[in-house]
Amino acid sequence: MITNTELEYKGNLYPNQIVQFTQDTDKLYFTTNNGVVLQITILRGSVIRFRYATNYNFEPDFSYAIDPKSTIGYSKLEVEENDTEYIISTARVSVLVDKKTLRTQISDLSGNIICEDELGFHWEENYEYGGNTVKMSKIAQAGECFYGMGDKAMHSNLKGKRVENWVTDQFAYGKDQDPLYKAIPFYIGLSKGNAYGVFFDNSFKTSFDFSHERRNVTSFWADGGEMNYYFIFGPDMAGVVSSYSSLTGTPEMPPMWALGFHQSKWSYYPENNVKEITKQFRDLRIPCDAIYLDIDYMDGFRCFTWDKNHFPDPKRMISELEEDGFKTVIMIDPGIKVDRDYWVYNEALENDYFCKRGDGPLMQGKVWPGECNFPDFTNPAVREWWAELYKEFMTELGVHAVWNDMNEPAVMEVPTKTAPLDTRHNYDGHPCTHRKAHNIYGMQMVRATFDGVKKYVYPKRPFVITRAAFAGTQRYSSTWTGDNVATWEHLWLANVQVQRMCLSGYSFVGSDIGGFAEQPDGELFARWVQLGIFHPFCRVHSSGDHGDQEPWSFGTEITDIVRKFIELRYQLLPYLYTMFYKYTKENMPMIQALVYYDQEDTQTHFRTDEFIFGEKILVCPIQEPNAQGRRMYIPKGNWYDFWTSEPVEGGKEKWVAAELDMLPIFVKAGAIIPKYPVQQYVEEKDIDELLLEVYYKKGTESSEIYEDANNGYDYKKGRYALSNYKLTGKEKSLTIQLFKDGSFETQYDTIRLNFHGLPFAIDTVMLDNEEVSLRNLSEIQDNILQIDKDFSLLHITGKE
Ligand code: NBV
Repeated sequence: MITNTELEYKGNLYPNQIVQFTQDTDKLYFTTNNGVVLQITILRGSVIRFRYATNYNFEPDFSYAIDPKSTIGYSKLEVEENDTEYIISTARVSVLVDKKTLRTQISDLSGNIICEDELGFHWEENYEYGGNTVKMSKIAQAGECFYGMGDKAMHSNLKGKRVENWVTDQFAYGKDQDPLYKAIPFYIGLSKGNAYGVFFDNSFKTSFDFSHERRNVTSFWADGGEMNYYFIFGPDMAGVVSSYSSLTGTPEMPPMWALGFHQSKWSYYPENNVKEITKQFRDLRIPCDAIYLDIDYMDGFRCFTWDKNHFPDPKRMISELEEDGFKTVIMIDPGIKVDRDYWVYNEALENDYFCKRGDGPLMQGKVWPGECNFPDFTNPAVREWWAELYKEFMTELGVHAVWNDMNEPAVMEVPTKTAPLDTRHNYDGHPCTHRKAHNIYGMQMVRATFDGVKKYVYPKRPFVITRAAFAGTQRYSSTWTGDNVATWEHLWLANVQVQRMCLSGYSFVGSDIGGFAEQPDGELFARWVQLGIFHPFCRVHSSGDHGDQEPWSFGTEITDIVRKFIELRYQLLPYLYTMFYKYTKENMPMIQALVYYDQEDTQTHFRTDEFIFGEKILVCPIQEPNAQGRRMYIPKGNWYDFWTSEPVEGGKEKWVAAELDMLPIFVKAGAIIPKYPVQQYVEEKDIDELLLEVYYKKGTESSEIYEDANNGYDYKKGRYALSNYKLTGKEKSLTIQLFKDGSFETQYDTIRLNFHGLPFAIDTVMLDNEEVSLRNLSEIQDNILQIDKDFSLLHITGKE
């Protein structure tokens, strides 16, 4: 048994008794006899920050992860003390701080313990680098489950695992391989129906142990920096994810085309190859909004240059592609070729923008162009310079969007695959080595890219993609899960990784559909497209050296299936756009893991396959070859089969048929799902009518639809249309009330309602309290009703 009075145990140091307590508005300070200071900050009733200093000394308070726009505010803060502890009460939780050990225990207002220190804060001094290895251990409750943590390629419930956060270029990673491309030190604990979150805001290499080493203990530690974490109380997972998202931020609305289908390969070149591909999409009538140019468009892999042999006139090409409805997305890497005849290199050198090693030489490493130096994106002046480099690309040439790769940063031919640890960084005025800056390097690169793209595509909206990310990167960029492999296991991984990212505040994510490395067969490709069209970022990408991976590369049967599902994505664009709106506005993840959807149902705690797309559509990918269907769990509640409109009762497992051209999809009863007509690309057509698929429910259900100009910033001035449809179903009637907000005028004047599951034949229709003669309703057959979009109350009754 360890007692903190021993102060040192197995090389670890522990705080001892509290000798001083002070309060400064929302900050409470507890100082121990041996110089540990615990600073507790109340951000909200349910969000509390814990920060520990040793030797009485806090570091300057600086974080790349926390969104400067994040809002805080609490209503209650009381501190009491008794002989053994301090008791801090907020409107949502109470925190005990033990006077002898500085250990904390957090409970809800009914006295349920939510999160409790085991050894609590302890540390090891680091003689080599200075500072401490900072550690925290907490009691894991019996049956506690753990979720979140970014892109970990593991079972969604992390119980029993130990993971590490150190952003790494992990080509062709395997299941359970760790670490990968992202560092998101945020987990959600779920125990006895209560969910809480812990965000460890420390950019050094961090590790988390979820009952792996010791059954009853969850611990986390970092190679340096401070023990600095945010505790977030739910008790609903939705509340936890929302508070985490509000702390670390959400993106702005992307242009709608960014939610279309995208095609990529390493690499499409020369120009006529690009044109052949885009022409095929149009000839075969497979919708597509963007084409990607990987590194080979550059001149000798020099960023911000073009290979003029392969792309003699990029401006003309990009504008011709645009006329055909294609946006051009280009890749930019961080490594700048060492070349005194290259202007980008010279500018960086002259201005001292490259990272340097501990003793002064430039940090040098090999990437595609050969030897490279690396801009220090943690220096604000470097970010400004980098942002300006996009000016010509975006304004002169008309490039639409940018894809940042290799920004871990990835370095070739060295065992660590990245920059040496003594590499120095500015860290926005808090100079440090790569040990501290590594995990945020890619984030700061894409932040600079985002700033430049945003500035120069104005008045359009920016779209940016990154491979490396730290917590908070979602404010700047979409992302993908890196270099996966064309195997069935990777299809499974793509599904869990995307769900996990969404739980970790990072919704704008997808996988390389079909697999990056190796070649999928047609069946795997089709099944992957079926999953991929339900991911917020939807792009086929492949390494290109194993054969073609376009929708038509696997014969006509597969082409037809792939077209059918891409068309479905285009029909669902208004639904997807609304999901994005809810993500940005309400911090709601775009994809909900089943445990998020219904944490009270213990069946959901270990499920990985099924997920909720948005709030109302249940999807379950087929993840095996030769399947005619699969068993899946339908969450509690009432659902409809998307294809047949058959009602299905949830709360049980079910075998669902799904031949190769089908996928198990269910819609929540009461949902109103908006659809656009199929388009070959966003804004190909004027939308002259909005289709609403209305799924009857006995009871009430609300559905929202968000629309705006699909691009630009007018929506920020109120020019959006937010329609809230409240459906109330009774035995012999159905009512829909419509509440509207915003001043955007949609192109269409009418909506077409398509009713599913009505338990009665329509007898009368009242629109805003006036009876509509059924004879005037030419469309009433087949339960379809066409009405003016601006109604307030629709009341339908059935025949008695
Ligand atoms: O730029 C080439 C590739 C790119 O296609 C891929 O998407 C990235 O993840 N890139 C990695 C570098 C080479 C990987 C072997």
